[in-house]
Amino acid sequence: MSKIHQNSEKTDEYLKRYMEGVLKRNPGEPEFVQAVYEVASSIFPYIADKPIYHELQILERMAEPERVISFRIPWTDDAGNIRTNRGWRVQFNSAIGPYKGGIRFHPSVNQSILKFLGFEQTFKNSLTGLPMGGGKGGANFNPKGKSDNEVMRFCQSFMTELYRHIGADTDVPAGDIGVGGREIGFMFGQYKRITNEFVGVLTGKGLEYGGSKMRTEATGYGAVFFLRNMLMQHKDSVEGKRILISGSGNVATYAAEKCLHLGASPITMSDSSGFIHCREGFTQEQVDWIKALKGARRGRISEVADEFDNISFHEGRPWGVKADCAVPSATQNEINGEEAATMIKNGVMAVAEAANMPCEQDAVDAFMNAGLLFGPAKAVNAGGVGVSGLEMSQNSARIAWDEDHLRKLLEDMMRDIHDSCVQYGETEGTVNYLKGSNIAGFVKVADAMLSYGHV
Ligand code: NDP
Ligand code: 2IT
Repeated sequence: MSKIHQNSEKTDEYLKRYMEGVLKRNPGEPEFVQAVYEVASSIFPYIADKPIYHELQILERMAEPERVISFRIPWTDDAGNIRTNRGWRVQFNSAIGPYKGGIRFHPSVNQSILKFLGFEQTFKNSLTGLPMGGGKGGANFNPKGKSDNEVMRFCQSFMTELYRHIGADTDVPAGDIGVGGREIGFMFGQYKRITNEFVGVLTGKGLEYGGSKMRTEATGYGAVFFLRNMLMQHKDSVEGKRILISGSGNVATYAAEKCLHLGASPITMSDSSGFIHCREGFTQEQVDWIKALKGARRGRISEVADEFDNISFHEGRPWGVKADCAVPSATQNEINGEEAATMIKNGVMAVAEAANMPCEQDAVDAFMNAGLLFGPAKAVNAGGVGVSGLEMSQNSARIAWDEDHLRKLLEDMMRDIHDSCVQYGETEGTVNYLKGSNIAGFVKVADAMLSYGHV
């Protein structure tokens, strides 16, 4: 048996034993275990000849959050009923900077989902090159159908507990699903009121009170920059490509807009009730209409098809529509193995994960085996937290950079992240972005942890 073969068998055995331990320690947390596997399967081969990481149990420590805080959120609805939700902040890893990551309000939120998101965030934040650790928070609160006043009371109650755990140099939350400008405003107002401090403790703030230009656009724009960079690396271009997008929130709408800027055609969008399809691609006017519908009006995606004759509404997910590329931008596990097989059969050549972990493991395997360009979330959607990091810098210096400067910083950051993936993931004339992003994200965090000793 060759030495290389023996080594890879040993690595597989280590990975298997490691994952058995992760599974045992995290019962009932499938999303978290899935996220750890995705990273560990790249890292074990990389550290096979680097015993220091094994000896110092770096991967074991990385898969354990530094702290998980869970708390009660009582609030009163408009009818005067007292309601109770559960909130969390998962402070995952502070090796390279204060915990940083979004807050999600969605009825599906639980500890497993927030641990997967906090774990992923640690590597993503490392990839940005900025000094940010990983964290995530949220609540099992359903904002759908709630009045502005109900959302305000909920956000205030959430912050009344959260404020004691966060801080501009400790932990800096931001938005995620169900948390946008409105919610950040309510939470920042409550933080400021309780602490009597005006500091950059949240990002994604309004421009009037310390927010950064380009933060709203950053995740969607950054994702399409990354897709363009992957195609350019492989002697192709995004121009003229038909793009499947899922979701119709912050990330999806700005991804669609950047597709238009770069000459590509976004042909689908979705929400939890179904998807819309426009054969010739949405126009900017239609994208603006969707932003207003899903933003301020908080409507349903089917209303777009009532408004525009060339757009149709369908139940289910958009992955059966023929296209060249896909930018899933809604939620985790929204593409399964069967849907991935259909996409491959339909000729999809590149998938850029703008949502966090939108592909089930079977789908990832199918894309990788088919040799598609597969951009993993921690690289593709890092522009959002990247500009959040720049918001922190501006807040600390008490300055505000202009839009052109921030657009350039975002574009440069996405290029640098792409280059890091190439550095660690290039093999035989192509790039394994999954491996590249995992290793590039891992190295900095792991080496910082090594410096600290056994903590
Ligand atoms: P929004 O709340 O603005 O939009 C979410 C969109 O996804 C909505 O269209 C929503 O539909 C849909 N959606 C949410 N949950 C589900 C579900 N279970 N099934 C089907 N559709 C669903 O969130 P964002 O755009 O901010 O976030 C989208 C994704 O991008 C998430 O994975 C998030 O973690 C990730 N992300 C966000 C960043 C940011 O800066 N905002 C940064 C990096 C990643 P409906 O209206 O029906 O609920
Ligand atoms: O998943 C993510 O990267 C976010 N929701 C953004 C986090 C942030 O701190 O801007």
